[in-house]
Amino acid sequence: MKRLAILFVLLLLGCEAQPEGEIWRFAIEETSGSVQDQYAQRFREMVHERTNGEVRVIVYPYGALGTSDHITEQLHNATLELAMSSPGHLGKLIPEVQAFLLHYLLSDDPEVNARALRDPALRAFLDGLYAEKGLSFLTAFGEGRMAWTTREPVRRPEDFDGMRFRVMTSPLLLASYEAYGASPTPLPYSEVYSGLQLRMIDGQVNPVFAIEEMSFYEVTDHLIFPGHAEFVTTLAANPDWLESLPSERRRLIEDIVDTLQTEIYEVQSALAEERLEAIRARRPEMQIVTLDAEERAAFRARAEPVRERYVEMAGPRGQRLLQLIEAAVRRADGAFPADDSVAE
Ligand code: 6CS
Repeated sequence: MKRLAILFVLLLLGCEAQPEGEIWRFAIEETSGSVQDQYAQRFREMVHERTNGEVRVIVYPYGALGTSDHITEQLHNATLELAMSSPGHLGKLIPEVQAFLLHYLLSDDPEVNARALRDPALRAFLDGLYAEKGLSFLTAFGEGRMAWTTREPVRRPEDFDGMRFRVMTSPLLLASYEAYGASPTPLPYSEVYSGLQLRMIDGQVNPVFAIEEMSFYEVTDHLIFPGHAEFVTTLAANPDWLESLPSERRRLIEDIVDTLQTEIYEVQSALAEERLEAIRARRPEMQIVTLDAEERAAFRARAEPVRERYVEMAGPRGQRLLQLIEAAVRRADGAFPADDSVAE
């Protein structure tokens, strides 16, 4: 018994004496099981495997460290090494990234967007924008088509009249939904469910996987696919930390990010299908509609002038980013040759 007790104490001491190893803190803006979570978990596994356990990645799900704005702040001040930073919230810091929020700019086909987001000229431009604001851009990827969930049906812009519609906190989103006649209400992600339940808002927009995992389908009655946008997020790092890493560690990150770019497309695609089925099964009375070409055209016409508002907010560099995205989408869609470049 005495020997067992000693063994136990030695074991405890042994644990305490063990060096902690290198830790990379990685915050995401979504909960467990989400697209961002699956990305971060794969990143964590790959880093662990490929450093033989020398580096441990700790993933902080949404809520653990506050809202998206708090996460960006922590990344900025080096409390975090890595974080997901969605343009939907990041527009307050980097107005140009709001180009990803413009309606009917990206393709309605996530596979086309996945190719477009690999465009080297687009990525190089984003690198510069992030660096200027004290962040390192690592990648951008799509998380699936966005759908509106509302209490009342929406098939025409007029149906938005006076609707209190929750948007993420980037300012351009106010202009986007005002253009449809809605009354946009910026709220953090964590407040959307209660906002709908307490009838402080009448609708919201998100990709289907999020509508399912955040239970927004429980507190709305219509799920509408307008074909207006895909949810895009970006992965960013703290620049001082990234620069302090030995070159082989930086290469490791680049490699993993490159591998995940393809994997995450498959993940979001499978989740979008599975979770739509789950919503249908759990809430058969939910009205699910996809707007037809004519209905989309009416929204597209209202969305068009918002591009000018974007350029007012984001300036000439915003305009340049807009051109780069348009060109990357056209190229990815096969509309012009891969080596065609956008004139400066
Ligand atoms: O609506 C939002 O605020 C959030 N939606 C998703 C799918 N990811 C993160 C973002 O903060």
